[in-house]
Amino acid sequence: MSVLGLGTMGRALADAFLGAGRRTVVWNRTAARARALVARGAVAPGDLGAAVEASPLVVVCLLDYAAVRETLEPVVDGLRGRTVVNLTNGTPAEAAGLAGWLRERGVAYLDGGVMAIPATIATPGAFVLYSGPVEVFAGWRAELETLGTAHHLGTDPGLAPLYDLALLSGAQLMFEGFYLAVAMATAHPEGDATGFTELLVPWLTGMSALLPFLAKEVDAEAADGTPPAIVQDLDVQAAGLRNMIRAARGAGVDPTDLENSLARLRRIAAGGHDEWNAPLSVHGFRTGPDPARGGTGTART
Ligand code: FVH
Repeated sequence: MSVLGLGTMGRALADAFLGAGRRTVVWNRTAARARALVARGAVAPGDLGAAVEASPLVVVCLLDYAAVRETLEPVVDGLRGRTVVNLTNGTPAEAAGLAGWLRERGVAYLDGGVMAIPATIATPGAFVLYSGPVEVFAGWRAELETLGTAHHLGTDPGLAPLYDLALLSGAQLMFEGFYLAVAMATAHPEGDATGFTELLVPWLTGMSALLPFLAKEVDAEAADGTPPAIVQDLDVQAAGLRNMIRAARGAGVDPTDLENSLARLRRIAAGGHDEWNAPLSVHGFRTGPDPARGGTGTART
């Protein structure tokens, strides 16, 4: 295969292909970045067109979609009949735009989201999300498994970047939650981040075990309106949040994120509910009609 883009991630991808004994052709805008890979057996023709035409599978990992388009435009004729797998981070709309542009030019396309860091590529913990035509994924699956467990999510090229960014959003807010909690705990003269985190980790681990059950309730409610079994009094939740906000303020910590949570609970209560459940919280994050419910979901909150 050919790998276009030898930044930190691109080099890890090319290295994984080489490590698996696969013939690997590499190209990077700054050619010097190919040196170590060439020493390991990669072929670096230097010329972008030659790199593209050297392999039926072209893996792209650049800074952003603008760089991808800028790179592929001059050589797109040479891509006809080949497959592009784009592992550059971007939005679903960008993926759809690139997929359409390549499809019109006879190029098969898979979009991908790498759920790993360069050091963990090709290790058991690495996984990569793909979306695009199922037969294209099936045809290249063995090669793609070299990088990490390959998950095909669906035919819409925008699905992999959507899940990728949703997973990153979950992690982002988890880390924000960690920083907020540590700021509160360490506001006390006897509080320390390490000791606090020894309590936080088992607490969050236990809480995270609930997530699959909550997810099932979200799906069941969406499928046929099945009422959730895991419920909690909204007043109790709101009282707890108010205490968290007061404690954060008292500790000199910005409570804005907690206030946003309380505002969502209040909107749920204003919709006529006196009990919390997971589907209501999911609806509470939506800013418009719920696409999973034929555009009628917000009316259900
Ligand atoms: N690194 C990570 O942990 C994350 C893990 C999840 C996925 N991301 C995404 O992967 C894309 C590349 O990330 P990266 O870490 O390899 O980034 P850099 O090391 O900064 O390398 C950037 C490469 O892009 C090339 N490049 C930039 N602009 C252009 C352009 N206009 N034309 C052609 N190439 C361009 C750059 O080339 P050069 O500067 O060496 O000449 C690098 O090859 C990214 O989407 C992450 O979000 C990584």
